[in-house]
Amino acid sequence: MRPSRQLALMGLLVFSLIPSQLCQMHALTQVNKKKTEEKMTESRKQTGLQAGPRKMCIGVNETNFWHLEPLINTMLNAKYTEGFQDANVLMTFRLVGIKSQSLEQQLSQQIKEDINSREMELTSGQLALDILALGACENQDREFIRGARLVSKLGAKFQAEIQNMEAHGGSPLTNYYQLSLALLALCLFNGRYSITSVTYYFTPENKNYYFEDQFSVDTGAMAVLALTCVQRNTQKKMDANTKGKIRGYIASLANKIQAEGKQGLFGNIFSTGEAMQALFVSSDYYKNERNCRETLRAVFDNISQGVIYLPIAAAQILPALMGKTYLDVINPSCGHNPVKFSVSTEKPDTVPPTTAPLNILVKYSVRINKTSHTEVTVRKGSVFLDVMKAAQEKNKTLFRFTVEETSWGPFVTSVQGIRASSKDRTYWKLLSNGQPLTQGAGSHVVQNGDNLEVRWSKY
Ligand code: B12
Ligand SMILES: *[C@@H]1O[C@H](CO)[C@@H](O)[C@H](O)[C@H]1NC(C)=O
Ligand SMILES: *[C@@H]1O[C@H](CO)[C@@H](O)[C@H](O)[C@H]1NC(C)=O
Ligand SMILES: *[C@@H]1O[C@H](CO)[C@@H](O)[C@H](O)[C@H]1NC(C)=O
Ligand SMILES: *[C@@H]1O[C@H](CO)[C@@H](O)[C@H](O)[C@H]1NC(C)=O
Repeated sequence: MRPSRQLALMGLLVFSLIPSQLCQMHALTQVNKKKTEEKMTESRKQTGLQAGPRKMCIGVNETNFWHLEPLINTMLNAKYTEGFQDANVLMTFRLVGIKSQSLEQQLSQQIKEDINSREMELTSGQLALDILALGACENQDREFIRGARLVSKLGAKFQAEIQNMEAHGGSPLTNYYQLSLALLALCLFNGRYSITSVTYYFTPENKNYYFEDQFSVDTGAMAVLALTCVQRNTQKKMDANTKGKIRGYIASLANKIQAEGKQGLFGNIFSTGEAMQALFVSSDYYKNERNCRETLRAVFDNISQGVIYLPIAAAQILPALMGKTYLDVINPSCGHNPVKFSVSTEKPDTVPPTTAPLNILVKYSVRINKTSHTEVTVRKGSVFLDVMKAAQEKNKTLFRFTVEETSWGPFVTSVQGIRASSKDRTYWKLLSNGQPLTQGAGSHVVQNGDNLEVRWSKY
């Protein structure tokens, strides 16, 4: 599709959601086209939008925008007391132009306080997200980034990850999702990173893109975004050979992401938003209208099932649905087209209490080298964590466990006193009926008769 056509479509968006990139969703008549082109020139003036060469797929228009409202409401109505989800949410608010001054101020304040109080302990990815959020869409927080010299501190954390890989058989301190976030933030905010390290460590064959031989779509997507930024960065001198290599990495990772596509989703619903962003910048996939529609149908379907109720999950999927990528945080037009939204004041449909609180019976086991089994009774609607607690009550020796609060909720850190360690690439994997869960212990709702398991695993 030619750019003029893309832009013409935007004139149709009568509500104030004017995404920066579009792919065609439906045919326009010639008459329409002419009219909308005129309107378009107006809105282009207002928004400073450039007719760039990038083409994206975007599904939201005035008729289907309502699909996104649950996500926006999830983010607006959450209590951000714990401070874990702040950066992801703030970045998305700014990137897609959701204006809520008080919340924006609260989140930005909390992030700054967090940085001031525990800057040394922040992981590379956490600091990177903080910088992306504070620096998103030209605003006063950029002064804080400069004042606290956050970008050069991030450079040091990125360097420490690489040194750890050199010293410990290629394993970073954290993971490649975080290394990619760090590289992305360094690239966008003019930090220092070594191109030689990038070409050495980001080869698509690197084991860190995989967890237990399974390609991690989230990780690959974040790497594609970071590498795309590196490739486009004109300030870095790169020889043709290096440029070609990086182009090759991006293409190969994009292929791996596409290979994980099923019924419109990539990986699962929680990785699909970032996968879409990666495909926007690296492939022609969404230039095909059918692919666009297939993804949107699956995502809207999942949204309507209420699957995306954690603010961080909403924050990670929303930018792509509005045609944005994390690369846009430094775009001059970033956040210029505020979204009009209606916050739902109605209470969400509370499920009518079933006559009596029903109990359900589930099996639970802890598998290390040998397996310890039990059966517990919990309330209907209980989550995996409730089952773990009930089992712990029955036998502390076998079923005691610890969790750590994170942006995705409680992360199981130890069971039977055995602690997961990123150094040894070990973790406690959660399964139900033999299948790994796609949600955490605090989110996954269990059903009567389920066979639940925590399994000592290596990734
Ligand atoms: C790396 C990673 C892991 C690593 C973490 C250890 C490490 N070395 O870093 C490993 C492989 C151990 C892991 C495990 C799991 N993960 Co994971 N993980 C990720 C990934 C790719 C990046 C996380 C990250 O570094 N974020 C950036 C930093 C800055 O944020 P952070 O909050 O400090 O990150 C920490 C937490 O995210 C935590 N963490 C990682 N995964 C999970 C999952 C849950 C449910 C919780 C509560 C915490 C948590 O570990 C991170 C590092 O310390 C994300 C992808 C994404 N989109 O976020 C998936 C992701 C968060 N994981 C997910 C899942 C489902 C799991 C598991 C439940 C899988 C399973 N069946 O067992 C387990 C957790 C089980 C448990 N013990 O509680 C889902 C969560 C979806 C949801 N709605 O809850 C995601 C979004 C992937 C996906 N698309 O499905 N994961
Ligand atoms: C909005 O987009 C959908 C596809 O996602 C399309 O079917 C519909 O016709 C569009 N509506 C308008 C008014 O453009
Ligand atoms: C999410 O979408 C996928 C693909 O369409 C579908 O298979 C899955 O059942 C959906 N999940 C929920 C909970 O709606
Ligand atoms: C499991 O068994 C192996 C070999 O018998 C042993 O080396 C390892 O320490 C055991 N792991 C745990 C967590 O007990
Ligand atoms: C817990 O399990 C262990 C091992 O099976 C057993 O020896 C112990 O008696 C159990 N404790 C309780 C309180 O049931």
